[in-house]
Amino acid sequence: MSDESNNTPAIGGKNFTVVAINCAAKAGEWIKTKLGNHTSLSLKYSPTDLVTEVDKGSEMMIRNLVQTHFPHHSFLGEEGVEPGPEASAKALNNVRDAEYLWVVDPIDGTTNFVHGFPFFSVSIALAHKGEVIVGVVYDPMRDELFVAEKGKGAYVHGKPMQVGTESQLGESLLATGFPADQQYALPLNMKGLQALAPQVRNIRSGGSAALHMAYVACGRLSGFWEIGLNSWDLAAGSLLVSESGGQVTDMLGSPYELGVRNVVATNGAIHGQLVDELKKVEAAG
Ligand code: 2AM
Ligand code: CA
Repeated sequence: MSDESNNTPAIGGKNFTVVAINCAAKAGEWIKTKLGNHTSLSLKYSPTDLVTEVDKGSEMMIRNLVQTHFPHHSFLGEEGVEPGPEASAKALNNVRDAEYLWVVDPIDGTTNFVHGFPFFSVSIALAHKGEVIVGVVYDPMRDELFVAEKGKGAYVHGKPMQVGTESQLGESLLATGFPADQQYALPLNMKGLQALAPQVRNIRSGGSAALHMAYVACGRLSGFWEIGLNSWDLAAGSLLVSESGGQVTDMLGSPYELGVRNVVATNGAIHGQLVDELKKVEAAG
């Protein structure tokens, strides 16, 4: 890790990945204690876009910890940004050229958290000049920590991860989501669902994009696609998938970068087939 002056940790001398893991583990443990106990629930962009005091508390916990160690780094967290796609894109544009940028979703899968459906995660990425170099996704319900470092591989429970080997859509287990944006993103995703469901082994929709990406990385899913996501849903997971031997692009097949909102992430072997099918039915945005 680089040791330039504005990157020297204020205290402790911990490296980036250790800090990311520490943040995710602390926030995740706290979130778990709040399951079934949240006291405030508000609607953000639409009646399906939820936020609780636990999302905000988790983000504050992570932000404070990051700033303690790296006071000069930039920080982009979901709860610091106004709801809606335009505000998200603008917030990212304001910071994307920062030398070091932490991209954080304090709870990915808030709807699940609110309903007590045990599939949500904390997603923390660190980007260096726009390129993700550390990605951590933590599932507190299963105590599963997925970690990747650029060029050094990806790990779950300390063991190296590898994507699955399925080479045909017919043997693939895919995941997608049902986006909150019902005008634009949801209808496009439904087109893809309609076209792909008869062609694949099956499709799941767990409700946490970051965990779906982690599941592609460790081979539990063959692929994942979704329209209308934000940088904090995808940044950490994108590195998990690429460092596990998979592929992450936008829906047209261009390589992942922080601004990608319409994503396809796969084991690599089915990537072309999945992108082609989505393009064919004009489900690619
Ligand atoms: P969240 O829980 O952090 O909001 C489910 O389809 C995925 O979409 C989840 O990762 C969820 O993340 C995300 N999501 C929910 N509402 C969204 C919105 N309004 N815009 C973009 N992504 C959203
Ligand atoms: Ca969130």
